[in-house]
Amino acid sequence: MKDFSIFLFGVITYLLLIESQSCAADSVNPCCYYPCQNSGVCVRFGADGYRCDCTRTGYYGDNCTTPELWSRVRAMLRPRPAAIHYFLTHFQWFWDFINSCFLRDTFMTLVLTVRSELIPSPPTYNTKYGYLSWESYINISYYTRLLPPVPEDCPLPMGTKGKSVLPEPNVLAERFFKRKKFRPDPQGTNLMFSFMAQHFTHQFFKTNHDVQAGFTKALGHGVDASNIYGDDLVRQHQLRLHEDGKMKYQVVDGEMYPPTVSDVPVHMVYPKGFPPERQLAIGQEFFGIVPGLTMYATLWLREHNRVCDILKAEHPTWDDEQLFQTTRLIIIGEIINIIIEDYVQHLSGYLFKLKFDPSLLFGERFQYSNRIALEFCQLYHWHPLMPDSFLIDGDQIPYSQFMYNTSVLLHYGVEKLVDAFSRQPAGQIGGGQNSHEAVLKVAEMVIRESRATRVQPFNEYRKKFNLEPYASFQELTDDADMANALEELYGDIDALEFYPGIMLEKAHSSSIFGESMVEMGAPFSLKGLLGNPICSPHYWKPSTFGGETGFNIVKTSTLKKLVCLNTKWCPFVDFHIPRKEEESQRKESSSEL
Ligand code: ACD
Repeated sequence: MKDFSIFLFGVITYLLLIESQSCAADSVNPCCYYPCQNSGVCVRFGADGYRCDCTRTGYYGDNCTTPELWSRVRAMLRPRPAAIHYFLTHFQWFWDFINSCFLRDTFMTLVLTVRSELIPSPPTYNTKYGYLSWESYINISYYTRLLPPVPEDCPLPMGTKGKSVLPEPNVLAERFFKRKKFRPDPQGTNLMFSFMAQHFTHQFFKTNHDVQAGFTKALGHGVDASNIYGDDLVRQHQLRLHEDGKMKYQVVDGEMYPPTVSDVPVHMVYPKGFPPERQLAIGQEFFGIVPGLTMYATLWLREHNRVCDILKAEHPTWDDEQLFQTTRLIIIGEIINIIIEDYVQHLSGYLFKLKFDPSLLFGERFQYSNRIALEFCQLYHWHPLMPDSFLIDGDQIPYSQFMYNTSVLLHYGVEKLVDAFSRQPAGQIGGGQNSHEAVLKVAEMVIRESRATRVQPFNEYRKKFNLEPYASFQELTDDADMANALEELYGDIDALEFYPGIMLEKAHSSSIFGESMVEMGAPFSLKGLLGNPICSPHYWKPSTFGGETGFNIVKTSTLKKLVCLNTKWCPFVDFHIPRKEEESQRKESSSEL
């Protein structure tokens, strides 16, 4: 009997051991549940254990859910982002007062610090490393990541929720992104804005498609004007005149344009067999694709050479190199100023007047560095801006005649293009079903990239940016058909992917896009712009820009000056369609309802 008991005990122990081993093998990585809240860091311990590191989150407890006293008070006092947005876009009399007194600086400092604090600096993760590592810090050929990738060993593609197979990207593009009827942006955005967005962002968004996902070709990680001067020294020197700091150019009808590739043999991306004498040589190799980009390239080329003349007049002893380098810093400063005070100002729809003044941050805790994040690159695919065709000087030009057509720029000239692009409405970015067929593939490509890089669910990003996660698809979008179809495809709102989430979210009232785009886009943008070295205390002074003259060029630059100081006549130029046309557009759409 005793022997039998020992045998039975042995069998039971063996079975338990086997069972526990197979459990270990089958157990779900607990970090796949995203258990750590309030930016707590999930670390796996043993087979199925985890701990949340709540250090400096302001919360404690197993999942960093219990607020410390100060966090409790802050959470109680903090207004909801939607309320702040409403406040910033209404009450003109209040903002007229703020904009005209010292409180403008106070507000701007607050905007900059609150937004920048959301971006970790130095950067943290990348697509390979979902934990801190020296490699991910030092290897700048990766985009950084705000949230680590979905762990490889999760049971479902988005963690533990949703379906086992994600919807086909082309199905998502066709059903939710494809334009039914052109929907103009209710904020009055035009094509001048759209091409600026494309021209400006392609200096730091340059995904490297030659290697596995998550890498960038742009090593500057911010505003470095590499779209004008090239990514490396070889290209830069090919594009430079090596005289008075200037860039090479050609003259057509008495006007300055980028040189042709037959004269300056840099690699440009054009369709196979495209003759080099019709390719324009520009810093960014993709900018031959549309005339809106070659137009901006021409404006910045002219501006560079104009500033060189001004510097040369003040510094006749300076050599070509010093004139070039100082002009480049001035150009970078001009870009940042135009982006904050014209571009973001327009995009925000705020009545508060944004201000570019780096000295506002000199008394604050702020790191002068930046690393472009994959999530920022994903969210910035704003192709719904593109119209159905292009109207220039009375000519309706379809995509087939617009793309890779260098002669559009040379035929119409910069003035007519600026005028046309400033008058033509761009599409609304948010809300879905507004991407022209010609750019629909881009949405598919972004979704594929997000899967290859295992981007976490949209709701995890909502939480990361202090927004309430959506409880349902019906809360995400007002369009009931879209909500139901998304629900059917994803199965769970917590499994909705980042890009469809941010693009299909209902727009703020009469706005270009929704809450998440503003709340996630603004921190990446402002940190990136103010984190530029020229904004740091050691750079932000007249001598950096060749003296007061150069410093003033930076401090007073505007979109209008960029155009009108570099053209024979000053066309209508704005990031907003003419107000009169906007009025008639509004009437037209309300009569359709
Ligand atoms: C704020 C300012 C208003 C922000 C409004 C919308 C932000 C949405 C997306 C990003 C917008 C612009 C991007 C501009 C510049 C990018 C610079 C990157 C530099 C590396 O409420 O805070």
